[in-house]
Amino acid sequence: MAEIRAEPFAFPLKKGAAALVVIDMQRDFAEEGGFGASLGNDVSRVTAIVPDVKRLIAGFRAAGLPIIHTMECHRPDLSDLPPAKRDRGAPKLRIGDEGPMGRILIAGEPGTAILPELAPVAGEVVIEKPGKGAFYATPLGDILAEKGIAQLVFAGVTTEVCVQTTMREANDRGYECLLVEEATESYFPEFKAAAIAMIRAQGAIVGWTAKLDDVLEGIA
Ligand code: C5J
Repeated sequence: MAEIRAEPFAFPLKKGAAALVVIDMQRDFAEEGGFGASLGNDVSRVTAIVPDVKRLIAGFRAAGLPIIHTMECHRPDLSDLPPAKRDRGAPKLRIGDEGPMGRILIAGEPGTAILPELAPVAGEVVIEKPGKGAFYATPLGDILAEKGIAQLVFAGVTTEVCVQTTMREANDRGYECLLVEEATESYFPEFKAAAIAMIRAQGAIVGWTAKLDDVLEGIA
């Protein structure tokens, strides 16, 4: 068994049972005119991690390990969008509204797509999820079980919302979870720092965190 240098202690990598989960690296969170920007956020924080996410994906592809991409999005008829989610906050554009990149966070719209630099390739799983967590109302659990996956390495945005929610869901389902620090981001640096601290607190209560170079070395 290989080990990845990590916090709060080395991650016990089981290479044949590990997969990468890239959370919501979508235009709607990374580009002007999208959902993230409509909430008043500085989306340049998200675009800044694209090269590191790309290196991580390339490392998993080179190692022949599975990659799962998620997209936060809803059906065009909004039947999977509870009013409690749609009406929260005060964005300029709400989910389902027409924006400069098409309808906000609606499946199939240009703005909902994964950033072209990080686009999935043939054979990689893409999960469309209506919630913050990637297990809720999706086939993710069944797909991972079918592939014999027991460990999940996480990247994507935002650290304290969809990434952390999915890690907590995965942890409760028995997966060992590792978050790659440079490959995740928040619109709020203090929230990213707090989420990382929470995840690895109390002897990895939710999971581990590690530096990108250490993960790439571990999986090579
Ligand atoms: C948010 C996400 N923050 N992908 N979505 O609304 O974290």
